[in-house]
Amino acid sequence: MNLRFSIDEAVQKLLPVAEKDKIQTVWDRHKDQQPQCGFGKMGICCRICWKGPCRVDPFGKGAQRGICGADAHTIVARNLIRGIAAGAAAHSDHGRHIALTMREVGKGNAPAYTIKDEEKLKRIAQRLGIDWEGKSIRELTKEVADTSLEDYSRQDSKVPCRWAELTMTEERAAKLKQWGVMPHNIDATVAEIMSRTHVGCDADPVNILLGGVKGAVADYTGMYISTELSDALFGTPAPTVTEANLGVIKEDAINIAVHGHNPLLSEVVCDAAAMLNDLAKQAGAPGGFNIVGVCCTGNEVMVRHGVPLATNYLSQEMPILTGALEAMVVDVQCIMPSLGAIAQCFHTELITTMSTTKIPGATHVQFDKENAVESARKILELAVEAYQRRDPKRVNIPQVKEKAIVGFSAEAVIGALSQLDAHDPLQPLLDNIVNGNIQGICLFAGCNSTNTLQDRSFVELAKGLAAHNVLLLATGCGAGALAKHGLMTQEATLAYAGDGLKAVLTAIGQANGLNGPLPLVLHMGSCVDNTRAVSVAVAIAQKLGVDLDRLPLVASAPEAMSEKAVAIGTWAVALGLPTHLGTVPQVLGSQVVTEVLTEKIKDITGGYFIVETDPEEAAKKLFAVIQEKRAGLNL
Ligand code: MSK
Repeated sequence: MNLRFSIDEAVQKLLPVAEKDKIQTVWDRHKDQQPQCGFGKMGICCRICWKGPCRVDPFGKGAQRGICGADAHTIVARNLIRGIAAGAAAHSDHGRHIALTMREVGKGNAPAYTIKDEEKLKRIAQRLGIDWEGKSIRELTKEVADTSLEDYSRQDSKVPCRWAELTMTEERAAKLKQWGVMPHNIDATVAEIMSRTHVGCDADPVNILLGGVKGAVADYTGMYISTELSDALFGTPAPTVTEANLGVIKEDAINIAVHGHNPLLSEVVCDAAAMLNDLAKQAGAPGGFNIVGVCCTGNEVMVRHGVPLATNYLSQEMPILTGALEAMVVDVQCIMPSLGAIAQCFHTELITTMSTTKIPGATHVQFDKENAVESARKILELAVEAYQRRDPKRVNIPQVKEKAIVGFSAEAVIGALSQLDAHDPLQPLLDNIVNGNIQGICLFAGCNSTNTLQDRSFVELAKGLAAHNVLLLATGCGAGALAKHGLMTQEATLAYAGDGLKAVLTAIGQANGLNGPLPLVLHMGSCVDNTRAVSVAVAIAQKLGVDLDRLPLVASAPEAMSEKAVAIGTWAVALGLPTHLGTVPQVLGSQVVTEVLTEKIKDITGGYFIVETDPEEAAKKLFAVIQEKRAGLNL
């Protein structure tokens, strides 16, 4: 029965526990919401002013305009780009936190942090045009942070955000400027969207959408800052072997899940848990502290330190249902408010840490960069106390987990390739794209949604494309799905990759002493780390001397759900990537908006959205696009 909700075996094992204990899960609440509002689904409900809400009749019989006169196209476009603004705000606020922390590191005011990857810091400085010769690491740290923060504060609208302009092909940056969608200031761009969509402002749907594209490029800028500065602070991911799914929770340990997005706290929690492990043992847990990840904070610590991933977005309630989770520590984004109520049904402490993300039923331990270590220690102490309340009769840990080889930053990918050609690492990749061993590249990104069967589309699409020799990259909860289902293993490569792809992954794996191939899907990190895939793509494009839209490169978000996913998908399209959505976007109430996003924008950016809910069909469509791109390059 539970197969209707998720293909994850661990979830299927725990849902009956929830049912027996009368604990509502995300799937129960989804059912309670049926039928969902058709106007909302189509994007034609406007709640922007208090004359409303207004809605447009999609069948053409009732009202065709809101009280102010806005038609369906204006309403849909406004709703869509407000979502992009929220996504950009979330990602770039994450980037701002990292940059501000880095600035304090540079000033010597954040003793919990250091620069763990000095070489990366220098590479960032070089990219930003900062001369690093003769400067101390502290000086350089501050300068890199200050320069990055200028992308949030610049007032000269003629000067583009550095992190946008300098990370894409010159041709693409020039095009974005020409279309008027290159942001000069992330915050100003988010504000501009809110302002232009205020009642009585921009009513032209195409002009509104262009504002949204600019917002999406601002989102990209904030994401790039988040990823790159986090690498300098916490280390650049390198391949590591770990595990994924609820079986990583240990009965004999004090289990702490880190959940959300921002690694600033989780990094310190991991360090503190290792340092204070005796605290757990003294409390009677022979396994010590066991840190596990959920969602993208989970991905951050997974790709950097091999911390196992307990689960991804949609099943975030499940770790608590195991009855063996002492604490769930959350930072920001994608945290279900339901966790507070569910934690109260068990001994679990739900711990919020950010002043902007508090949840009824949670204990709040304020986290600031200045008190990071004390906060981490307090969290461990709360987990120890919770452990004393654990009821062994309610412990029910599904013994379901898969091995996962993760940690494929752009540097790690180039590093692995350099074992084949030290002087020109990209050449073997290009040779294999040219000779067809690798037909193209697909980046899996995005969330889970109750509108689909959890994880199914990721798994089926990945297998379908791998069989056609498409190289697979993944981030975010998509990566979580693929890790949980065993597709980040060498065994998966041997089982599912087409002959060409298998040969290439085996050659790289052997050259790197792996005694076998690279995993079938390369885990690049959390959702902000989609920029890692862009940096590989940009390197390929630059080497070939073409722009990104000419490459046999596609993106797929089979369970897109969050406003951040809307922003990411839109910048992917702006960069020239055909981008698949496996859930139906809330835009169908406007033919103009739908046509722009799925067809007309192709003539401008080269990218466009492909909406296909059937994973088998989606695999066919994406492969056809890859073939079209190959033909365009005479391959
Ligand atoms: S956590 S935005 S559900 S990827 Fe990044 Fe997952 Fe999507 Fe949240």
